[in-house]
Amino acid sequence: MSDVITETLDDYIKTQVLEAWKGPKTVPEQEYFTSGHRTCQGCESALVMKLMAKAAGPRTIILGSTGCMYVANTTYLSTPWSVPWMHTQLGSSGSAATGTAAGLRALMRKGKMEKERINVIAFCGDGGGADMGLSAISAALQHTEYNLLILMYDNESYANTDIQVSGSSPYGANSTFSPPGKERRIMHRRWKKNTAPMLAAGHPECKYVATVCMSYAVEAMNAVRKALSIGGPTFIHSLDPCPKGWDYDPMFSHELGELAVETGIWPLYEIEEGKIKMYGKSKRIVNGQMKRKPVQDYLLRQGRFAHFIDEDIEYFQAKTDEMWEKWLIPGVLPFSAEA
Ligand SMILES: Cc1ncc(C[n+]2csc(CCOP(=O)(O)OP(=O)(O)O)c2C)c(N)n1
Ligand code: SF4
Ligand SMILES: [Mg+2]
Repeated sequence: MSDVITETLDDYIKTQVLEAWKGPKTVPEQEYFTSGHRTCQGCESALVMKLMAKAAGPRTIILGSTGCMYVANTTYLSTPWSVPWMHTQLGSSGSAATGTAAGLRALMRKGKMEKERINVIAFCGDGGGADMGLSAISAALQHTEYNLLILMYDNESYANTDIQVSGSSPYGANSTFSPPGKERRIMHRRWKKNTAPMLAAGHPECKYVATVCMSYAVEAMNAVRKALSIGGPTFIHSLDPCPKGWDYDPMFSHELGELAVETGIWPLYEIEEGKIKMYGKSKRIVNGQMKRKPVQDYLLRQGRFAHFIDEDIEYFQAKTDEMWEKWLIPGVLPFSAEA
């Protein structure tokens, strides 16, 4: 955990060694994101914050860009964070993470603080990360001399400002910027941006990129622990069901996360040192131990797709099949049965 370093001058650039947890029983009870937040009932992104903080442990600094996980978590004079936390501008998770890691290192080098392995995590939403802050994240992933994790919690819209469409919103979703109308049923016609592999492909020196979903909490926490231990800048992309933006009963958040994975819409994988490795149910699908469920099992559970007719579902299914059959990361990492 939080080793105090005294041996050599270079030790302060080392990471904490956070072993993988073997199962729920080995996960400590201590929380670092506690009561005092005001997210919606069933908000999966709040669970991401809670378990991300748990996985990282006490010697951690967390930076958060604007969005639901900033606004709803830091209402005036109240906060659920019990580790040091700082807000940063909407597109700045990458620069905040690099600046904090660089600042810690400078203070340690100058002897102004004890040499200690401190985790630096910056989180951002899909609007802040996949759209507005992509360049800063890219810059952070090129600075291999700093240890940091950028976690993008993806609720598939600019949720905090009332569910506007983002580059990460799925095809056809109803949002305040893409409401279905009489003349045009599908207003949002772009396919979801493939952020995690795009960042992996473009930053070959980045040692770790992963996709997670908190319906598979131990795996997701272990991804955070690996990202913080491996060294250098790392990136995790989490898919987070959002009852308000996706329009479903909050009690189904966990189940929708599972369905996203089981239908193959959200594949779970790690890209470690350039090699892609599927895990969990996605690995079972690749290995032929499990069949993908039809995408309609996921889509028709959400009000944001309530205007879909058969041809829309067929299109969504065909695009998802294409991803599994032809590519996972186009032109870079061919999708193979070697999971
Ligand atoms: C530069 C800038 N533009 C616009 C806003 C207004 N704004 C605040 S939160 C937000 C939505 C961010 O969406 P996302 O990053 O996906 O996070 P979410 O709200 O979905 O959690 C926007 C547009 C802002 N704070 N800063
Ligand atoms: S709008 Fe969605 S992401 Fe924002 S607090 Fe509510 S459930 Fe969470
Ligand atoms: Mg969002």
